[in-house]
Amino acid sequence: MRRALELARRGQGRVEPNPMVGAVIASPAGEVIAEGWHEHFGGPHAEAGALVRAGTAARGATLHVTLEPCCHHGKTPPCTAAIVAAGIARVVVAVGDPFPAVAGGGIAALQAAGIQVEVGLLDVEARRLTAPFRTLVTQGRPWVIAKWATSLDGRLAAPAGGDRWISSPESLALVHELRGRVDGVLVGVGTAVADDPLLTARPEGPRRATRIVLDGGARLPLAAALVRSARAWPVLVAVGPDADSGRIAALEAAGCEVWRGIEADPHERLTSLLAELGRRRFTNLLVEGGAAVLGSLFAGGLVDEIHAFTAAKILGGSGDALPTLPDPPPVEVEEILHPGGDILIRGLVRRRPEGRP
Ligand code: AOF
Ligand code: ZN
Repeated sequence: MRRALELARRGQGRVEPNPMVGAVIASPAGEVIAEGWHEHFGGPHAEAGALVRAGTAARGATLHVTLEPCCHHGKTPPCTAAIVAAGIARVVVAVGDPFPAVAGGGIAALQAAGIQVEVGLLDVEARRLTAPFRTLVTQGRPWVIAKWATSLDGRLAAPAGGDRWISSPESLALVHELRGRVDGVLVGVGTAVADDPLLTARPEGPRRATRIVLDGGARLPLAAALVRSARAWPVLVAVGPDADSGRIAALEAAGCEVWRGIEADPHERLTSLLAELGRRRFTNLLVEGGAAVLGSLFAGGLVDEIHAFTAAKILGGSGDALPTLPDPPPVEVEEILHPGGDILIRGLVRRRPEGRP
């Protein structure tokens, strides 16, 4: 199962909005017969790939799969039927699939065919692997990754690549890698104006994230790097109900898409924007600041994962800090890295009502 989880990760950035899934078929004695993983959106499922590679050797063997096999006709036929037809004797599943068309039905179908099924091996890891998919399915919004960089005196730096980015080239490369596998990169209009970031992934990754600006008053200048590049790389400007229609028309004429939220309250509008991104099947959203946007997401309990960089520099008073939060959430550290002499803490924000690993 550990190998199957490793295989599944190869699909990161390529399979969304579908889940990353890995599968290993082993003989009753425990020797690996075949491996498979979900390689790209719309492609064969992990189990199907492994079964094809195993051929007749699958008869009587054990299938280890990181997610409950599907039992529905989607873009591919049901995996449960392929597993039964191949003569698999036992299936070990890490975790169930929350997708409504499956949701326990896959396990039930296998059992009804006389296959021995065990559920829960490495379930914590498998749940974490599919956490963005699960958040999208159960909450209808993308998994939110908040990224920020601070100096030793706790001042926020600009989005990666801008003039006020203070971290190492190695840290910068990690941010570009992240941008290249998510569906959206979001900043507030204050950051867009002050730092004029491009927010693209350089080099490009497996996906091209839509660049999103929270801009209640539609004041993003037409001269901004984001607007000037909007025809080459998508930009979504999220405005409020009172935004000037002339400004909206100008942004649209420059190639931006404008999404108009009807809620007057910026917090409510942000929640409604996340629901809109969920309807567009955005699975991962990267938020790069500034302080007000990060604060607003934290206050709304809408941050799932953090990537916090600290650079060994003292800014000495310039720049914002994160705002005061009435109820700051606990952080569960997943890893600590040292890219180019910086400190990078990656972790999960705890106390999620649902969808939290
Ligand atoms: C995958 N890959 O390896 C497994 C999936 O749209 P479809 O037909 O590809 O089906 C997508 C659903 O199938 C997905 O939401 C999940 O519930 C289930 N399992 N999906 O893309 C896989 N095993
Ligand atoms: Zn399937």
